Amino acid sequence: TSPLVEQYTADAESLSMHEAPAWFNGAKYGIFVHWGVYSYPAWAPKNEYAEWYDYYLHNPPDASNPTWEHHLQTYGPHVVYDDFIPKFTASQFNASAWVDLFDRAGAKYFVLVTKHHDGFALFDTGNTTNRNSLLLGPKRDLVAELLQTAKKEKPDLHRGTYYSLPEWFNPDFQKYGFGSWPGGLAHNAFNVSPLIEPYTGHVDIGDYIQDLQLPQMVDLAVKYDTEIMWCDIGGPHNALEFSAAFYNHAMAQGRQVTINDRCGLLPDWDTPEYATFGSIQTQKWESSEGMDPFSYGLNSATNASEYKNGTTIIQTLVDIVSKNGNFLLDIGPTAEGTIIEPEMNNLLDAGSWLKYAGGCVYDTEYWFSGSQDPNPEQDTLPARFTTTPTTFCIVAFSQPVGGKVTINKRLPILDGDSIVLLRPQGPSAPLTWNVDATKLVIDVAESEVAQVEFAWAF
Ligand code: FUL
Repeated sequence: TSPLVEQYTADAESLSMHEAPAWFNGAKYGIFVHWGVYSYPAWAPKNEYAEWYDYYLHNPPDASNPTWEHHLQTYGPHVVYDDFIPKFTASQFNASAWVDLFDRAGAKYFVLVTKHHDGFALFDTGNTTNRNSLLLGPKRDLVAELLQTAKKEKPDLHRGTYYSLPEWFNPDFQKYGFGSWPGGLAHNAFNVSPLIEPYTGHVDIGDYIQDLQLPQMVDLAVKYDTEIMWCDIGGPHNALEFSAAFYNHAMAQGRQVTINDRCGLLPDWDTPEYATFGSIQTQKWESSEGMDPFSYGLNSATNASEYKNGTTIIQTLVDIVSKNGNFLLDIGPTAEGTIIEPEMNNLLDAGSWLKYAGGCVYDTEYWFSGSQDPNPEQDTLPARFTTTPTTFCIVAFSQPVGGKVTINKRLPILDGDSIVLLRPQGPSAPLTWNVDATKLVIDVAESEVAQVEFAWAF
């Protein structure tokens, strides 16, 4: 927050003074949670998002639609998406266990999906709609449970909320005719016409933006005290009013909050999806991706071995951090609210590395050079670089062999500096090394490097 600002006003000039807070840059690693009615059918063909089940059920409207085929075989032709609402029970959901896992995973923040494009909210939507988890399904305020538990039990874990600005099948949203985005499609159950699917819980409110979207977002900011508003999709919005309310509420409490680039306004940071940047970006960014290779929501068609493992998580994180990004890694809990084993185990694996090598990740800055990219012809092993005011980190992505690490770059290492390897049992004794204008060579015994997994942080 700029010290020049005492109060934000709902105009672009005032709001453009806002930028990503230092805590967000320092946090580096967050857990994204896609959890909702779609967690019950939990299915998509490869390359599609399982949280889009309701959409793919209707599109494309022909018999070769794999989601429709799967749906017919599993549930028959008369089950519509909203019939899954009572199946989304959250019966095993334990907010303490979740925040404990996030913490042990080494994450410094989380972002919970509070309402996806299916319009089903996991929080109290007041009089804007009854399509929420307090009145339907679990009959619990899931957002309040998670955010309040985090605040109480893990005060250092930052709390975020994903919020879809549009709702595919909300008749009030459809009045806005939002371009070619799927929101314009009819919600007739495919192939079972004339069955018209209900939009369960819908309330006649008037204007979608002013009477539903804006008040819901302001509630997440003010009543639920979110610190990250992770908007999705953009489209029709009143983000000027929202952002001013969000920033002023936080400022009055002496906190700093942040919004992404999908709210429709000048962003604090960009959000590449299932993608990262190949080079340093001076604008802060955050890459999100499921542990599942193709999906944010749980997909029961994915095999346990396909989830991102410790090596992938750590190397992706370090690569992103070395280019000024954060990594928002997504899990897809079950309809009961459990986190499946491969996701849990792999998160904990990565967390064990961050416990001893996190000093090369959290609260670091990217190094200025463009040389963060892998250069297999030059380097004996691919590596990334991060810095703090007192430390320069080299994180190698393959296990050094032959007792030596050679980095063929001019590195900021000076006489008198000490180089250590970060290991589970604590940093190694100072290693011997040699630097000249073109390279650094570190001597490190194979028995030392064999104690480390995933990535070797010097
Ligand atoms: C996208 C959504 O359509 C996906 O389902 C997912 O939520 C991703 C993070 O954002 O735009």
